[in-house]
Amino acid sequence: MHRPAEYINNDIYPLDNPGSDDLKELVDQCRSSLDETGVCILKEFVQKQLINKMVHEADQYIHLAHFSDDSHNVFFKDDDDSLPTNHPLRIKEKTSLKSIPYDLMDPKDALHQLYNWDPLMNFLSPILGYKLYRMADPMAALTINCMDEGQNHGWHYDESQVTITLLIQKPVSGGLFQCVPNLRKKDFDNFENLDAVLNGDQKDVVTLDIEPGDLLIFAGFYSLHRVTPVKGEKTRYVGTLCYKDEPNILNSPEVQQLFYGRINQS
Ligand SMILES: O=C(O)CCC(=O)C(=O)O
Ligand SMILES: [Fe+2]
Repeated sequence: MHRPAEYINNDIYPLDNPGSDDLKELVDQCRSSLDETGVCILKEFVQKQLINKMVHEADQYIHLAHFSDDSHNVFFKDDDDSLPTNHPLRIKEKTSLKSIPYDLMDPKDALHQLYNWDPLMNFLSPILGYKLYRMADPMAALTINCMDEGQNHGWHYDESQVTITLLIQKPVSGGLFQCVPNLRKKDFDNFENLDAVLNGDQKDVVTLDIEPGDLLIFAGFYSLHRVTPVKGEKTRYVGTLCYKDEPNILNSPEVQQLFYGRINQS
């Protein structure tokens, strides 16, 4: 078995050397990138050999994954029929994917170990600018989102300020991560531009260049984003690592039911 420290491309990302000047410089670069562009991509973060192991692990669990097929607005909020029918919050996006939850993984799994490796959380914390805690949700804390041919994740904002994902397997084509950085501001939802994007305006849409092994730190609360439909036989696998700024955070029973088909509030 490998140790998480050996999973990382240590030459570029000296996470197990806290206090080093190289690590401080890396944290500063990541924080600036996230502040200025809403995105930070750590290319070749996890070594190829370990990514292959993660693919193998995902292949073993996929038959247990819960399939969800949802139609939602960008905030996943209930339809508000007091709004005009053409209001962007009444536009429905489709999302269909399978999710492998944390409680089905084995603590020996590579992704499980990476998530629970303190140097990773300690590295991410100053980039995000607050103390991090692993999410307490037994299913949502760590998931592998799986998308087969035709499946996609429609335009949306995340509930968390920042989302951390690791691309594990890329499909033959499609399955592209696209975003409109900082479309929304703290006190300004910018419905006019949101409406334009939802109606197909590509002007401000950025497609990120992400390969398996790249870690993405993404400000999904302010940046509208989606994953385009997957094409071809190969499943797209993405690990979603959930860290929160408070301890003991769980998803609601409703959200658990939607994404995992069961409720586990323990
Ligand atoms: O699959 C991805 O790359 C992004 C997933 C995402 O946006 C989410 O889980 O909220
Ligand atoms: Fe998202």
